[in-house]
Amino acid sequence: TKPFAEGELLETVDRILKPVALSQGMTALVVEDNVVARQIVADILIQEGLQVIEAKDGQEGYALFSSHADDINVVITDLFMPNMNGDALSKKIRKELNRSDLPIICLTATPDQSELLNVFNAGVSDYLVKPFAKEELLARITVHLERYRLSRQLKEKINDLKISNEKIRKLSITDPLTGCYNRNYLSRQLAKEITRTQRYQTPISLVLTDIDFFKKVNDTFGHSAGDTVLVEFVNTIHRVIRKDLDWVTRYGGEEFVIVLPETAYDQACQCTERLRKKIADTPVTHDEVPISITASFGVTCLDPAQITDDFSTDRLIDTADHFLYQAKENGRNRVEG
Ligand code: GH3
Ligand code: MG
Ligand code: MG
Ligand code: MG
Ligand code: MG
Repeated sequence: TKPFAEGELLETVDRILKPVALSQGMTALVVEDNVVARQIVADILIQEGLQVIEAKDGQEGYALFSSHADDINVVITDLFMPNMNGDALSKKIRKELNRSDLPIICLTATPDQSELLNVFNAGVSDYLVKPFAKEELLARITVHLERYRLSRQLKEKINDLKISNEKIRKLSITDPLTGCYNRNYLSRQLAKEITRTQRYQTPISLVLTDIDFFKKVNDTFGHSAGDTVLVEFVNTIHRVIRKDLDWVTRYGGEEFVIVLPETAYDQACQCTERLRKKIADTPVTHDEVPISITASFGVTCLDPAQITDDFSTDRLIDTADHFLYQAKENGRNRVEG
């Protein structure tokens, strides 16, 4: 994924701001109890190329809106009607159907101040006093449709940005070769895991592992074989550890940190021993050539009761590194802790 380009955003804004005329493919819901008045509004809109859905009162309007919600671009409603008034209809569309930006235009015969306030409080976008000029109705619809389109397109763009940001965030904590976490994540997440360890008073274990004689793999089979070994090494770790709790970070070239939350020392050693054996027993295949590898492991466990003020996550890793060094010294393909 690429970061969001400034030019692309500006182009989007330009495109959004370009006005569009009322056009075919737009649908209006016309809600009016007076048949003649309803027909007048419907005819005006049909002449402009809009599709019209008609309802005889608020209740019918709400039912029709519910079943055609995705197709309707604008609602034009009378205020006073049997069963349900225009303001109640507007409120329901806004609140119950969560359509905060849909244009709703209210037609009223009596422009009483307090009544108009009610109408706006119910969430209508605009009102028109009957009788009105055809041009005014069309002008108001156009303005509100424009705003609606703008609002929807901006929301869409914001959503794209959210997705794009999330991808960038993931990339920033992922090792591109193996797909496991990178050091960036380790430094952030380990501190959080340790805080949790303290809160719930559970032990946490950390394993540092390094592939044995990895330089020889590169020298013998080539760098791309070495890459395959790294990928398969991580895949094997993932097969052994617990999916929901444990996680792996690439610490260096062929060195990885495995974090085992809620894991006591003995369990951690058992798990690591299983992993050591699995690695040693499973040759990696690259270009149909089997490559046998082994790895060395340093295990350390942190008991929350032992945590002192001068504790640091680096110290935990240093301890594991110390044991890893011992494993190398004692002949490799070993677990020390
Ligand atoms: P030891 O058993 O002591 O760990 O020996 P080693 O050969 O594994 O250790 P050394 O540190 O000498 O070599 C590590 C090698 O890993 C050297 C480096 O070129 C290689 N390496 C590091 N990152 C990558 C990578 O992304 N891909 C490949 N193919 N090789 C890598
Ligand atoms: Mg009426
Ligand atoms: Mg090595
Ligand atoms: Mg080395
Ligand atoms: Mg190394």
